[in-house]
Amino acid sequence: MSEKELCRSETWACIRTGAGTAAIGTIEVEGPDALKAAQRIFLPFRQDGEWKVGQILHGRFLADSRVLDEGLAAMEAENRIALHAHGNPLILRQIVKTLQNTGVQIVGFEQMLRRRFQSACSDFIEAQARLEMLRAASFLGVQCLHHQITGGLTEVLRRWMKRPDVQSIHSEAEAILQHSRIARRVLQGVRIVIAGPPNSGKSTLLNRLAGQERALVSDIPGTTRDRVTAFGRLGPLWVEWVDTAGLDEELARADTLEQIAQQRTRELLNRCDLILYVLDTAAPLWTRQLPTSGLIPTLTVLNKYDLSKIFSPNNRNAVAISALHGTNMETLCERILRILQVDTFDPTRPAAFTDWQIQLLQKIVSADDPDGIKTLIQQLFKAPQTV
Ligand SMILES: Nc1nc2c(ncn2[C@@H]2O[C@H](COP(=O)(O)OP(=O)(O)OP(=O)(O)O)[C@@H](O)[C@H]2O)c(=O)[nH]1
Ligand SMILES: [Mg+2]
Repeated sequence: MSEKELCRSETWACIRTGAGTAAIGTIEVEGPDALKAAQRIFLPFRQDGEWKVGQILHGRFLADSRVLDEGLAAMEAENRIALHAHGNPLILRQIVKTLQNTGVQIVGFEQMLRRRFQSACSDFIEAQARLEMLRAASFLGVQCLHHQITGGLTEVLRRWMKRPDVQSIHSEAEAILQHSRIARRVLQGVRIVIAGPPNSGKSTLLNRLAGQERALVSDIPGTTRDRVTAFGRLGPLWVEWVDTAGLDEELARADTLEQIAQQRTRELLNRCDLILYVLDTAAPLWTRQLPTSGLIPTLTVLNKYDLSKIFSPNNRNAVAISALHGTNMETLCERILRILQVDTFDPTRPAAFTDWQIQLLQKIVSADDPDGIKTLIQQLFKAPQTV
């Protein structure tokens, strides 16, 4: 194909469907030469088949006159065509490669959507919310994003633009930032680390919470050396559960592999949303402080309640359970959601849901003059060059 015949590079294509094998795989071509590109690769069976918006054509995908597959081409908009082939990744990749040879730029589907949303949405907040909806880790998160477009953040910012009362903006922005911390949990999921002395039942608890035998359990202290991770749902939340090596002061000082394991546990204690501090109620009580910054919320879990009932099953600072028998697990789960403040999360309240929005809101909180605040609000509505 000569240079002149090539499609302009603002014409993009992406695989719109998932990466694995499926009944159907869809490739999207969008841009000024979408039709030209599609016609190079797709030959309708009917010679009178017309390429027009709303029309679906049945035909063959071709590469160098070789038939790749049979499928459908649908013109979704003037400059957008969806090509539906069979969902074999090999076929899809070959179609994409052939499109690339016509000058079309191949992009990821998120990049494609970002461009579409930025031109179709009324502002950047809406464009970002629509994109984040694809990634939200919970349905509550999807609702939260939806509300930021239909009211929520957008509405508040418009009101601030009209009436830039610095003091009330500051206090409202602070409240939004606070709420956004919880929104983040709902949108992205949380990491919960299970820590405590050796043999207290941490791995048994991980297996119980994850609903599968992920970690090795034994009555030999020090069974878990390296972290074990399991993913699952807790109420509306997506959770990464992490089981760790039992904390041991001596091992932490030893010059062995164990020391590395101890170090990794300590690092994890500062890189999570919640720590479950698991103690064995039947063993002499562990009184050491957890080696944390103190900034991460911690819930003490008194395990092996079936062996020793000296504690009330649900006191203010701890929950008594039996990980082995699954006793009192509901209370434990409720307490986790309460501590993470997810149980009362209101998705209709204004929330910032990207780092960019959070940074700008923080600047608003420390900005003193109304004009400066207005400029920051305008930035929230407009796409930065780099995003
Ligand atoms: N009776 C009783 N035994 C339990 C309970 N939870 C765990 N165990 C037992 O306690 C022992 C240690 O359990 P693990 O889950 O391996 O303990 P761990 O804290 O992961 O231990 P390390 O990996 O060595 O730090 C095993 O024999 C478990 O069956 C419980 O709720 N009740
Ligand atoms: Mg273990």
